[in-house]
Amino acid sequence: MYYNEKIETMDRESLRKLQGERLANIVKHTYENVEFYRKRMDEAGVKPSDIRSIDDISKLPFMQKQDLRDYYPFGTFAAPMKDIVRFHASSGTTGKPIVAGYTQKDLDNWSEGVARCLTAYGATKEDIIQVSYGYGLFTGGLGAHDGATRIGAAVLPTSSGNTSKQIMLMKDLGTTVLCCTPSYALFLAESIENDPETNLKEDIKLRFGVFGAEPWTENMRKELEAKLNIKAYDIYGLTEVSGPGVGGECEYQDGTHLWEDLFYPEIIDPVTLQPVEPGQQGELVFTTLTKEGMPVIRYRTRDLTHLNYEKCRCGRTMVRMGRIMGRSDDMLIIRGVNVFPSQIESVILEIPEFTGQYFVTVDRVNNIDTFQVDVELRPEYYGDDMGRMLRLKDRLVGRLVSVLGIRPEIRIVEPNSITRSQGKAKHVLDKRLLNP
Ligand code: DLL
Repeated sequence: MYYNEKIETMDRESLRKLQGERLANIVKHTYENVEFYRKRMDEAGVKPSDIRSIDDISKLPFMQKQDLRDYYPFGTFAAPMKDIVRFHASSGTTGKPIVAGYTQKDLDNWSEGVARCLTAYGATKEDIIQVSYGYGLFTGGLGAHDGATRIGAAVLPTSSGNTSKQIMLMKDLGTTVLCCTPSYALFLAESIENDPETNLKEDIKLRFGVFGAEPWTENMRKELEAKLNIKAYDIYGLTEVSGPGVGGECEYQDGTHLWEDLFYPEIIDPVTLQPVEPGQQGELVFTTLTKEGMPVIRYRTRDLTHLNYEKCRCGRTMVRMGRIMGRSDDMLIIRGVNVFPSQIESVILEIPEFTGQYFVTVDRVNNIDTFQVDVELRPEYYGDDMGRMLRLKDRLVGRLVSVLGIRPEIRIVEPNSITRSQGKAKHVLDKRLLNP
């Protein structure tokens, strides 16, 4: 099922023409109205009249998070305040957040993006959609909410947290679709499993989950599908570009379709800033093609992934993005080896005795990096059998060494001792950053 068949299955030649027209418009508009863009384009020696087709995008300069910080709060806005109807903000770890402003048309396009995703997963107006992403400055809650409203489904806006109430409402109202981060979905699944009053098969009517806002792996998908007896779909997005629903999977779960009529993606080598060979992994860059409030042009997301332009079996022509391996900022360099938390997650989930909860601590002692991974055993396996614990530890270390090329110290910790997240999970503490 499509939400907007004409666009989602548009032939690529017509799509490129549409992208070129929209790019020319946005470049002209921002050049004429936003000092930031005018300055950057003048420095790069590009004029709006140089942008005639989508291929001309390579003439334009890149921008990054620091630019949005430098021009905080409104310096990159391209619409007057009378036309801005909503703000969101992404939580910067330090300092000022990134503030995004939306016009009514921006909100309409955003909810259409989410509606396209929900429809691709198979949602209809018959569904009851529980939105357990946080409501507020975070785009997850209201973004998923507006998309669900747009398709006429019944929204249950639980926001994040209060897990026992989430489960009670899920049972009593018969929620069919759950929207939350994959790490919170794992926590909900565990909580349902441990709740003596809830029988998953009899009491829970969930059909599928809409999971995103943080990197997750194929093994996490398998875990969530098995534990919640659902299909687990990916949804991708970021505040700077709009919010959730920049793209989503279809029923084939073979890549995340990006809504290219609204957001133009490129993959570049983060060092040379040149485009990578087709299909190669690199940094994802977006240009918003219709945004009025806070457009971005060649915005470097720091997300590492690859793109596949082959037509999908679902009939959509829109490009498919591979899983986000992580953000370049999340990459740990431990004793000279690059490590992504998602690689660790994937290995832990291969071993059924572990819960899938983990926490990585990196430090530097006597000028040598230390690398510790805490993992939890499922309660039924936790106990006095030291032999089993050692065998499990060895198995995990062996797999991690072969995947990462580096040996971590493993600590098997008590069930439920690793803090569960209600939104985006925090899996890493790099103490080297505290005492550089
Ligand atoms: O996380 C928007 C969102 C909300 C997406 C709900 C999906 C669902 P930000 O807080 O600005 O916005 O964070 C954006 O989160 O650059 C990625 O690094 C990461 N991210 C988002 N979706 C995914 C995903 C929202 N499906 C940042 N897979 C992005 C992996 C994701 N990483």
